[in-house]
Amino acid sequence: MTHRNCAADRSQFIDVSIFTLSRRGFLGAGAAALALMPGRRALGAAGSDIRLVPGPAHAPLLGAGAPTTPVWAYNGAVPGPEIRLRQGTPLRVEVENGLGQDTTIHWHGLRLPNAMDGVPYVTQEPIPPGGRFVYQFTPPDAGTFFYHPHVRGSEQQGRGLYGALIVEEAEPPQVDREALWVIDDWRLGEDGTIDDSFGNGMDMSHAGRRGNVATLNGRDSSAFSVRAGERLRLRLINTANARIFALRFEGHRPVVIALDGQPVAPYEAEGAGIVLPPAGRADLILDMVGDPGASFAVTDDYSNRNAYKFLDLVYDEAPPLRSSPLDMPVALAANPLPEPDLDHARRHEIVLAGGAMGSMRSAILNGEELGIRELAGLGKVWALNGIAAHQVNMPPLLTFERGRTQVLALRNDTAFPHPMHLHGFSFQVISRNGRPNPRREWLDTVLLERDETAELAFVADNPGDWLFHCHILEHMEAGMNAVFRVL
Ligand SMILES: [Cu+2]
Repeated sequence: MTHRNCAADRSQFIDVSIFTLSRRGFLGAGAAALALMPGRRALGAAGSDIRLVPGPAHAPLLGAGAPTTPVWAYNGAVPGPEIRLRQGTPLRVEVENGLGQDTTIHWHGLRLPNAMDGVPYVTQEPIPPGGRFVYQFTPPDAGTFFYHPHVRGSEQQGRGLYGALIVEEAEPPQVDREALWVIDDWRLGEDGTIDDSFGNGMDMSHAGRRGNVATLNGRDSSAFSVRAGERLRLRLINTANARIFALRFEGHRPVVIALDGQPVAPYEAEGAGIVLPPAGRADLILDMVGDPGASFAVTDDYSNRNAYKFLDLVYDEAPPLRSSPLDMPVALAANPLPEPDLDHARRHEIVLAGGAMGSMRSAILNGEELGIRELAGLGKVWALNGIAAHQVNMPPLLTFERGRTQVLALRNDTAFPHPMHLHGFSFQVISRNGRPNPRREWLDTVLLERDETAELAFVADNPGDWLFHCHILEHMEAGMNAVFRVL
């Protein structure tokens, strides 16, 4: 990526394209061996009545033996407590804001009542410091979801506020072990503390805030212990502000069984590996076909130029659990999503524009057309259909008739990829780049590379004001955000 026109930017001293992102990072030998991951986190907040307190904390991001890092965390841990419940079970979460600023919690990917969606000034008033708010809803879909704030997301999520929300199927596929990989990257300064250049113009107008240290479940990613012959269900969640991961499992053939929490017909991941944009999730079945004592790299090569080893799958010396892989079905039962009726759909074109090296010359902000220089001065450099979001009291960009199928035809007219997220709904990806999409996966966050198009279909069955935004959090804050109203 080029860095021209950014000479004055204070983020210049950290050039993530020069730093090799690695567990060893620039902190040298600080990272010690990691404790092995249990299949399920001991921190799990099983049950359905939960209290979450976001506030300052210290996290051992760099592992044992290295200094802890001051972070913001739910209940003192990064990731926050894993919330786990059965499909169809009511969930009640009381939030007490221990931060020195407003916050909310958004339940990413969940279909829920609009008032529980956690968007300040759209679905609720922000929760002030010391304030409380109770979220209550019943997840209709089983799957892998997560929660995070929706106030000053770049900084609040970037400092560590996120956690997994797992809704279990009534009949999950049979595996030997289930593991959760919450993956993130952090931009740390040379002293190991979080670089505080949140919201700088460089990140906002380019690829967002990418870090220089990758973590797995809040620890410097290094090794993941496995046993020969076992079958794993791996739940992956990308909680990074801006980094797109493409994980490739050397010597293994992961089978994708769900994307963004929604089941897919199981398929083997192709050459590109498992691509996870910010907020993306994938459920994998992984048969451990290596020999006892062997080690295999899991590499993130989304950016060929900056590919790095994310971690090693390290086989223990125990004899194989079985001589050949399990021969059991792995397909998940479908969730109760309403099927789009494409013959009677309303179609909406949505153009993504702006950013560095883009062609956008002006956009409407707060009802006023402004040139790109004025917009940049106000920190708004991205737009959807020519409108840069000003975040508070946004009029709806689109209004949908309740119950009717909507088709969103997206076109990325910018020089950067954008993972576009719709609140409150899962949508079916019916075409990509003008060609029908045979897999027709259900997602809540679709990645559009530069110049790409996609058509998304869903039934607008849930009334309220719902956000549609880029999940590169710096892009969202810099204008790539809109409200869709379902009446
Ligand atoms: Cu974006």
